[in-house]
Amino acid sequence: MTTPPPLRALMDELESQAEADRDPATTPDVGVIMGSDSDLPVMSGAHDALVELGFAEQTDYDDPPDARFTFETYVVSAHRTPELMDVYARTAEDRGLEVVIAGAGGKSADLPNMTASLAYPLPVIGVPVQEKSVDSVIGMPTGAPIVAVDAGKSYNAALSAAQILARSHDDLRERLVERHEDLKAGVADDSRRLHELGTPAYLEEMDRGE
Ligand code: AIR
Repeated sequence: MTTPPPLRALMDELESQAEADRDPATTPDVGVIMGSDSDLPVMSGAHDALVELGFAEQTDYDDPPDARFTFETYVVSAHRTPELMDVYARTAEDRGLEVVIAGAGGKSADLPNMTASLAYPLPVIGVPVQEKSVDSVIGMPTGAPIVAVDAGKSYNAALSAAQILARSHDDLRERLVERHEDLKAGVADDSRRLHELGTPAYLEEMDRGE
């Protein structure tokens, strides 16, 4: 079977980036991949969390964003384009990625687990896009590790990716700590407001989208 030119071009681009020997400060730190663009509404949670933490999305390898931490996003199908999955995973470390977030849906959600095996020892965080994808994402044999989040929790996958990077980047560690403190303050605000308004008024406020 021949490789269609657009697929060949994408694979060649990844291979050439792996050989480019770029300054690590200019290459993406986190790779976000998904089995289909139909996964994007779920996988965009990873984008949201990364942007909240100050990451920028890198869309042009020759023109990296100013932000210190960056991520890239691709569609890579384990079953429709296994050759792209292979090249993506095998070049990931040489292209400067520190961690990959991989999401797939359906019952054959094999992109996360196969990417984890091919990219090893690079850590891969699997996101089952649907509940029915959980078993196929996490069901790895002994010696073939994957880290995974619950169905749909791409936002948490991004936080986990940032935690991995934060072990060697203090400023990122600080951002994670600040974010956690904001989260705690938010729960405290909710708690006080629920207590002070009482249940019916609080529910009305929620219905109004406040
Ligand atoms: N998928 C894509 N290639 C291999 C798999 N398992 C998954 C996608 C998506 C689902 O199949 O991750 O969640 C359905 O894809 P589509 O493109 O038909 O919407």
